[in-house]
Amino acid sequence: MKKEIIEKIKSYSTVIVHRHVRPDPDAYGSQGGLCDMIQASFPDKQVYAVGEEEPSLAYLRTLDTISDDTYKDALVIVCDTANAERICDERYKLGKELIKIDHHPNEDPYGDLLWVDTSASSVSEMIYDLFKSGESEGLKLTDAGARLLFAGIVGDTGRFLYPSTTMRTMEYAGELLQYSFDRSELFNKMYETEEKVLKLQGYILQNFKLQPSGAAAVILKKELLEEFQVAPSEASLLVSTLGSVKGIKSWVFYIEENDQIRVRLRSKGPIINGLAKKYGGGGHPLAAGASVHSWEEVSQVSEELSDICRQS
Ligand SMILES: [Mn+2]
Repeated sequence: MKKEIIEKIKSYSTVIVHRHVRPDPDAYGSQGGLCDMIQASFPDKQVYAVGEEEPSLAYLRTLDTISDDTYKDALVIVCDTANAERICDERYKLGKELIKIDHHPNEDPYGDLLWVDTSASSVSEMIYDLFKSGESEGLKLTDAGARLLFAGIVGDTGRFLYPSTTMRTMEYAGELLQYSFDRSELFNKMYETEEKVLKLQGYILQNFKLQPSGAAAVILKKELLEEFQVAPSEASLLVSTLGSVKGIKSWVFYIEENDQIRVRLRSKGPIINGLAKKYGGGGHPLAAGASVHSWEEVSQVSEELSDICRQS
């Protein structure tokens, strides 16, 4: 599959790379790292990374603005996006061919060519793998590309903490460190937190409710987020906060956002992506999400999460 993807890239003069909405460092890292690799290896090609800018990730890279015409006869590659509806910038449909590169379960197999590796910690790890597979034939990666891939791996593994971290992850991360970039500066940017977000974290730690089942829930209503002046997307970054609570098995954040309530599920053992799926969402076994539209559904999700914890 890697060979096929490299051959496809070689056969196009324009390559446009997309990623998912509400991006994280792996979305930015894999997208940007892939663009870097293609541009460095094939300087004559037109290579673009598109999507809405996420200000909190601007330290990684900026995105390109292109016209619809650019898609004519272009190869489109989508990184780190399990479902077609989560692809940022709908124009991904306008290209001549579409490639999906992802590490989430392949529940929506969109695209003409698919490379899905659920054993990969991150798509950034997969892009480095792609680079390695063609390195002997001339593929290149710059220091800036290596920095992006390293950031993506660090982001998706929670600094090598999550079980998705494998020997291969460590090996690749180690190899990426041979490139020249400022790792301390990168870590500082990745993990700096605004004061208002830390204050909200304080609220969460004061107010979460741990059930005897080992399930815990946090409800962040619109008014509360306004009081703390924290955007729902910023509040989502605090979901891992409860992971170190003694006795906790799984937990859920309900974050009210306009006309919907985002459900963010995390677990230290019980499988919770089935629950997310039941409510129209999805994700990994230990990290998943969905959206609901009423506080009754919120109570239902909490009850079902408690059931799952009791049964495990
Ligand atoms: Mn990812």
